[in-house]
Amino acid sequence: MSTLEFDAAAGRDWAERCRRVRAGDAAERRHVLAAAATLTRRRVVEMITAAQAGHIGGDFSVTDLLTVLFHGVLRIDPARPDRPDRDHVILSKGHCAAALYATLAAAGYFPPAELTTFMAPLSPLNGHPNRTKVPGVETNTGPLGHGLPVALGTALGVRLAGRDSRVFVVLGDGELQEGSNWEALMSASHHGLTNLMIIVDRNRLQQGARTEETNRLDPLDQRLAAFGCEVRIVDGHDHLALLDTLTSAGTDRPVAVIANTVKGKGVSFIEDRVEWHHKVPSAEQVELALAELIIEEPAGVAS
Ligand SMILES: Cc1ncc(C[n+]2csc(CCOP(=O)(O)OP(=O)(O)O)c2C)c(N)n1
Ligand SMILES: [Mg+2]
Repeated sequence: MSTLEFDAAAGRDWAERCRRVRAGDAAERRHVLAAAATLTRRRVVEMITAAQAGHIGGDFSVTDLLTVLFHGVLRIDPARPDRPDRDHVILSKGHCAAALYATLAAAGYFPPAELTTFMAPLSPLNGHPNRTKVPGVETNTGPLGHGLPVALGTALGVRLAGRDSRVFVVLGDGELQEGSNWEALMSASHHGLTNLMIIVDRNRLQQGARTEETNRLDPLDQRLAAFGCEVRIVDGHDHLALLDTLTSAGTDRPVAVIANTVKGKGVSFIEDRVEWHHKVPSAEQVELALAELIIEEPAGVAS
């Protein structure tokens, strides 16, 4: 089994993209983030095709969220993933490991070339993320309903340790049907965890059906507010709106962001289709998908 280590070249490129997101005007920010998200989606297509397995729909719905988190929100150091003063991010919907791995590799946590081993025998890049194998993964996820309870414990621990790190947890919307989330929400507001941000990837699909047909979540904003959260609603594919929503100061309670997304976002024939939860594209569909995932170079913005 290979050990994944920091990739200095990728880390430098990532730091430069972060600088441009921080210092650039709106057009430059938009361009840098769009290019990074498209690269992630292209890599996800290649990883899933090579592995002949994966969860492309959920990977694509969460890609923009992860891209914005890792380029403009998190205080992290990919060269030192265990730094005690880092922000913590937990992808609770661990079935979308491919999107997380592609995002981590683009930040230099490990060489992007390793992505080709996704789900191969003995690869550390398992179908669900493992914190002992992949730098940047904070906790093992896959069984739904565990990420938020772990994030709650992490946020409490961070506060007890007197650190100012923040904890971000990304949940699937179908995942919210697990009661453990609601217990954790009650506890998070009871403890006034202002260092905790819960982000729901609200794509309205789960495995095999729509969320609202399976076990209704709406009115989700009112439910999250009733459990003690400050609720924010955002277009989960609008990079600049996400930047704003995820970096705005909070009040005296945990923040819950409902990120409205489209499962399969970015490839027309995959968007909002239940079967693409874990369908694998054929060779012809890979060509079609990659033809839609083009990194544009707008006039007047250097790449
Ligand atoms: C406890 C548990 N039950 C069932 C599964 C199988 N499973 C994997 S993904 C998924 C659907 C998740 O839907 P959602 O949270 O909405 O994720 P997304 O739409 O973003 O893929 C299910 C049921 C699981 N991983 N864990
Ligand atoms: Mg969903």
